[in-house]
Amino acid sequence: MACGTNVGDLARGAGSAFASQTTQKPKPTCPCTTVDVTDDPTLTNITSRRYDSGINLWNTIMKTLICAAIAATLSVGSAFAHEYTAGSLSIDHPMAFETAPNVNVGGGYMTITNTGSTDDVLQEVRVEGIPRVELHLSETDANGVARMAKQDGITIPAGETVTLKPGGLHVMFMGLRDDPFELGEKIDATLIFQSAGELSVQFTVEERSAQTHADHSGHSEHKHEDKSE
Ligand SMILES: [Cu+2]
Repeated sequence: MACGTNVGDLARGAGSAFASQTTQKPKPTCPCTTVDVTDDPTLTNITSRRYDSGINLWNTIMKTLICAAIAATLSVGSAFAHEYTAGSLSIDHPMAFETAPNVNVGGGYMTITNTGSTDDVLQEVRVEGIPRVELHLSETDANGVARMAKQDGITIPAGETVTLKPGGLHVMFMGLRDDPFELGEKIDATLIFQSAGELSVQFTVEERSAQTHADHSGHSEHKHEDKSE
C-alpha cells in the first residue's frame, strides 16, 4: 500500500469528509506508513530530508483518518506520544542530537521493545537525503579509548527491550556536514526489521548539552539517559 504516493488520491477518494481540507497542501509522504521506501539502497531520488517544522495539520489528519485506518499490520500511536508499533515491536522516542555545521555525523537513539515470542533484528535505517546511515556500537576499551564498531544488525530478543543510547548502540547518520541537524527538526526515517518489516518513524532533534557525543569521537555513556529515556 503506497500511502506515500497516494495520499492525495486517498483523500479525494475518501469523499466529502476531506473536501474542507483540500486547501491544505498534501505532504508528499505519509509519515506513518510501512512501505513507502524505495528498494534502491542508494536512494537516488533524494532531494532533502527536510521536514516542515511544526505540527502540520494535513499530516495530523492523514495520520488520524487515513493511515490509522488502512495500515492493517501497523498501529501508530499518537503523533504526540512519539511511540510507534509494528507487529510485536514498539519503538519509543526516536531522537537525535543537534549537530554543529562542521560535524559530519550524528547519533540516533530510541528504545525498542519486543513483546513477541521470537527475536527480531533491526537491519537497517534509511533516511532520504542522508547518504549513509549505519548501526554502531560504542565501546570503551581498558585504556579508556572509545571506538565504534559497525553492526550488521541489532537483535531485539523476544520479550526484551533494547535501548539505543549515547555510549552504546546507536544509529549513525553520516554525511551531515552540509545539512546539520537543527533543534526541533524532525527526521523522517524508515526502520527495517527482519520480521516486523518496515516502519516509518520520526527522529526528533533535541538540544545537545555540554557533553559532546553526537560525533564519532565523543560518545559518552550515562550522560543523557534523561533525554533518551
Ligand atoms: Cu557511531
